[in-house]
Amino acid sequence: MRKNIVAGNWKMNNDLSETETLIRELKSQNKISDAEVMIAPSFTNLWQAFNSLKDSTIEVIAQNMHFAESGAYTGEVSATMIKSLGVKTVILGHSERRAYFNETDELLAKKVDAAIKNEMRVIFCFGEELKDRKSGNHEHIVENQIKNALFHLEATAFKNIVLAYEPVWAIGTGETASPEQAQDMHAFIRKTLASKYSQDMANSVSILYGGSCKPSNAKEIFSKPDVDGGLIGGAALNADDFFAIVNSF
Ligand code: 3PY
Repeated sequence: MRKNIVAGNWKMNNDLSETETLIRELKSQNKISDAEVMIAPSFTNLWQAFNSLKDSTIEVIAQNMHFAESGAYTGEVSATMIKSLGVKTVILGHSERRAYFNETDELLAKKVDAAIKNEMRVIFCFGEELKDRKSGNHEHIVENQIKNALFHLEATAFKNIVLAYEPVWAIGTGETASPEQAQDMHAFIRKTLASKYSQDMANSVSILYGGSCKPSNAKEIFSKPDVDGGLIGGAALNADDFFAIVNSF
């Protein structure tokens, strides 16, 4: 059975004291759903967050990493560095990384390989732009993003991969895919996995929706059969809103 997951992507928000405050507020929330809960603070706050949440069921995860183990890559952070903190999951391929830091499918394939080699779990993000949706090319774009970055992997590697469909036109815009649009794309993604691997394997992979997911729309989106949770942006910065989403299953 695949897992329901709600992961909060804090992006470049919250300094150390704001991180401590938000974590205190998160710890006082009541989780009534079966969802796995994760938060992704910035690198500078990972250690503090990890230690503050050691005895909780909230997992602390990273927002990005480099593909190399170490070396002359000023400003970058490797899988081994992240793992040495105790952090075991990383978000890769977020549309903001693709758009502002020129991350290509080829680069992301290397990052995915580095994460798998280090036995880390990956939340792999992808999604089409508005022009692709308008031209009806959205399935083709998403299929290629998945094929180019992931289809060199053995089926067994997918036990450590969570997919996150994030239509770019719904990121930070207030626009959300309708529950039907999310379901149609998630079913297409599962079909794409099944055609390369197997239906059993495709059924075992959690596929999250991301893009302006909030307490008012989470329940309806999560009720769709191929939607296994969400990667949450802005609403993850408020403990009440985030847990309202966590409890939307
Ligand atoms: C958003 O919802 O804005 C996100 O980018 C989630 O990752």
